[in-house]
Amino acid sequence: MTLPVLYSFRRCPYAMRGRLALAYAGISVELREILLKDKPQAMLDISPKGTVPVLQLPDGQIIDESIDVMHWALAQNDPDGWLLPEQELTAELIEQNDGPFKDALDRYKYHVRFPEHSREHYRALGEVFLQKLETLLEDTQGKGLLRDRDSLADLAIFPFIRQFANTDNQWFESAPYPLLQNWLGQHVQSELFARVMKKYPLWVPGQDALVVVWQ
Ligand SMILES: N[C@@H](CCC(=O)N[C@@H](CS)C(=O)NCC(=O)O)C(=O)O
Repeated sequence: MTLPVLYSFRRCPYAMRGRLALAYAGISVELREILLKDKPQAMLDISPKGTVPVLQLPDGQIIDESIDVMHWALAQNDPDGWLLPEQELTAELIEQNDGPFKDALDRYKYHVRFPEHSREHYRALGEVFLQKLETLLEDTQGKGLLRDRDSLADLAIFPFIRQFANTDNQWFESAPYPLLQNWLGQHVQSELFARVMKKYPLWVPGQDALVVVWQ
């Protein structure tokens, strides 16, 4: 049987959300772990924009936006109902994450490259989104961003909050976001996250396929 091919980079939060959805949906893939500084030509041939994740389906279709990978996976199988009727709300939240929050995260993390403002300034920009998530979690007693359980938004967003937290963990742990800290901890310690964070060797073109069944 031909499997979808997934080009991925283990530490990339966009690739993480794609892998989370694929693993959750039980979709095995041929994994091609790449280096961003040395992208394989086979990947650039099918997706010239050169970002991961890229999913190549057996019928030749290319899905090269992480959210689309998630939607495709959930359309195959969504055992716990991650897809909510509130699709607009979900999309809006993910857009805020991928837009202004990701910008702030990059500036906070790599503040040396953005000397116009201080690290604390960039962190405060990111905190606007942290506060928003904390407020959303208050409505569900911390159980989920949009429902009192996981949904697409939680899984699409937590890899980015993890990165923000890891930029200065001591600060994050003492910041006034108790529900968010707990929510992040649950996701990072989940068995699903452990499954998608396993380390695999880099893909070498021409070598035998590395099949990942996410167990
Ligand atoms: N909008 C894209 C963004 C993906 C993205 O930017 N991934 C980063 C890695 S985390 C990347 O591949 N960057 C290209 C590079 O660094 O050359 C998506 O959601 O899939």
